Amino acid sequence: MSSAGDKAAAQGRVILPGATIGILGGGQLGRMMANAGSAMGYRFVALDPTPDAPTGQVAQQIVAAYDNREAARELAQRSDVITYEFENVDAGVAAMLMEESYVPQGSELLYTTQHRLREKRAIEAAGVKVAPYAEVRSVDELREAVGRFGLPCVLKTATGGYDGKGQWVIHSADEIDEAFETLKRAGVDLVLEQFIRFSKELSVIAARSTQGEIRTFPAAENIHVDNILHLSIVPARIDEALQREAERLAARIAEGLGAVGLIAVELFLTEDGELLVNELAPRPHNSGHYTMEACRTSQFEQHVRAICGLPLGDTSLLTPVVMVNVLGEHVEPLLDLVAKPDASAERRGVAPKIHLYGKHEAKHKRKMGHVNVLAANVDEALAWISETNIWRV
Ligand code: AIR
Repeated sequence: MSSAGDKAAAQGRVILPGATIGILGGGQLGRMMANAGSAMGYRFVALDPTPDAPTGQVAQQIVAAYDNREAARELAQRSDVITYEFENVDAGVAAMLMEESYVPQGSELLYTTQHRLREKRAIEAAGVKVAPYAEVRSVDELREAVGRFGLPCVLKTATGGYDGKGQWVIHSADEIDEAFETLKRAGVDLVLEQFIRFSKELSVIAARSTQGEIRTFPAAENIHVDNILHLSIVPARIDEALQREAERLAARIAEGLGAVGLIAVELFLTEDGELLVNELAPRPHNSGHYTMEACRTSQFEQHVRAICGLPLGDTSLLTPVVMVNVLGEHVEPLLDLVAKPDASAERRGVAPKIHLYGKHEAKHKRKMGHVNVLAANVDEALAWISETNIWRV
């Protein structure tokens, strides 16, 4: 590329249906992206080490490790545009793909969101609040920060943690040394966060296209069990002004961070009614699965539109919905349920839409699918979920 201007023009390229979209990663997010994009006429090829991966069942697949440069080069050659469906993309592979292919999302947002401290600083620079935090380089710094925030507080690794891994909730000063020693590994940075007493956890998915257009989806109210998302309830049970405010903050982050494609923004609504960002994910998000049947445009279609430079779709909510995750332990009872007429769904007038990801191993706590329960109101959907007896919590 000869000049910054050329680069900007190339970034705004319009990729029409018929073209091939390459996906780094072949899990459920890639699968649902490929299903949405295939319906529009795009072709998909995914790179994933697991043979017959969820995305490989609905698209072409290159079976190789994520950091295999030769395989990444093949992905580049077979694709007109490249995206990713998880954020721990190897920096070397990202740089190589940027060089050899068209990656409209770039690598900067990945670099930012791969590290909690960088992410928090970027959110603040966009003018949005996060929970009080401190960088922790030594036990002494940890002790000092705990003194400042008070107990409890949460020590987290800056990189590599997910679904509650890489975290320690410190309840008493006696735990400080052990928490530090357990989480501190060579080269891993640590961050201490004040423990937020939230009244709700929310998330908003924003999309920003290569043309700079931004749209947000309706805010979801999320309920986690054992640090794993269990339910997304939409509309969120908060007043409309707060819903709008959460959506506005997500749009501001998408703009401020120069995102392309989807960016998921997880928020806490504090007991004082304040919205604080918890974390970001630069990709489709579990809490956005409800959009598949409940919105005019799904998050997956929106992502394809955004990276291909098409106008973004209308994100209006068509119906109240509750998304419930199907983990390994829920698969068998769910299959029993779907095989029979569902009197409870009939009586309540709810329509449970089943999504299973085609994973071979139904491990305990592994995300195997989800159900979008469409209903006249979220209470009916929640009542159906508890009546099934599948998700006893
Ligand atoms: N994923 C990526 N980041 C967060 C999530 N949930 C999805 C991606 C990835 C898959 O989870 O689609 O490929 C991996 O799932 P598993 O069960 O094989 O670990």
